Amino acid sequence: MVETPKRSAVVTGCTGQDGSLLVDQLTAKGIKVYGVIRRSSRGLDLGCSADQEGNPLLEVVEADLLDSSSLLSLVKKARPDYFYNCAAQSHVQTSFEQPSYTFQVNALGVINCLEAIRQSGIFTRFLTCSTSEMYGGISDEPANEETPFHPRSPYGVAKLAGFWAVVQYRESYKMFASNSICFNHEQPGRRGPNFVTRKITLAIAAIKAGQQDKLFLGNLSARRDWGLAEDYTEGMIRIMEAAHPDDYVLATGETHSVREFCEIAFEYAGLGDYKKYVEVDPLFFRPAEVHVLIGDYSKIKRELGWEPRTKFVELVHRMVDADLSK
Ligand code: F7E
Repeated sequence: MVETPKRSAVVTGCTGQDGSLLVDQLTAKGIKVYGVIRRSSRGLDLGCSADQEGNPLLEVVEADLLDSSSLLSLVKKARPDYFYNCAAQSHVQTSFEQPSYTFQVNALGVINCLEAIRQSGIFTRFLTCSTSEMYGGISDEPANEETPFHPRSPYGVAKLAGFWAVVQYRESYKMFASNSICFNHEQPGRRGPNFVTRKITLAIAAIKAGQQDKLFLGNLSARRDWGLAEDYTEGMIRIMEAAHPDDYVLATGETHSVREFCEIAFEYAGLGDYKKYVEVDPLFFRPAEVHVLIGDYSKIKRELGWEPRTKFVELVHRMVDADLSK
């Protein structure tokens, strides 16, 4: 006999990188997940996770972050113990082209989730995926929860509004509402193809297969603190299980340039010097660049015992391996 799950979670953005990882990790713990998808004229696409098909603990439901009534109905139906908001317009460069849409989804969308929980009167722990883009890279010191914010993209501005909405609902209504301030995090084989890491590893696979000669990139000097996404979604679960709601930085404490990513990835794939393949195209420069990001994760390590298990070089190797093995 199949046991009825004792706990349940709503996961928005369940077809994306983080949402799909959470579906896998939460259902592996016996938690029933309501995976939220937007209605699409192209039908149901469960996205990046192969494990989700036929997962008896996953129920796919339709709702939209911009339609608060759909979220309220969902919360009333699911009565979830946890609500993970992973849905977002997550591409920073796109946010310069679609600032208004980005703001609606990434800021108003968070408020709509919080309001749905508040109006339902159901005790639900809430977490939204916040971001290091809120810091804007104005200092090369590791950023922690006390570091001032200075967003440099419509994406960062919108995420900052969502961040403060979470803090405000926590303080005003005593809700269990937390932010995971995630630095860049990538899942081998699952990261969206237009983020720089995956763009590089997919190009390497195409070059090796003789389908592509060149890779066009933007700013090679930009530095990021890149970690493994599944480490970060585990961190999110810890934040949700904590005794009190709070905001936590998830990072590795290392920073590396896009150029270093290319050097290591091309060498590891056996293609040698990346300069033979990579060309700079101004198309991929942003109106304002976040030059350097590095995170200080000591608060979550101290309070919740979380640490990243995967550092930069291993991450690059795993991303290359995942795309070469396809
Ligand atoms: O760019 C540079 C680009 O698009 C990383 C999202 O998950 O992390 C991500 O945002 C860096 C930037 O990620 C290309 O200028 C060079 O400096 O992979 P990305 P992102 O903008 O850092 C944060 C934490 C989030 O929250 C976001 O949702 O790489 N770069 N050449 C390029 N970037 C792209 N995409 N494409 C290039 O050709």
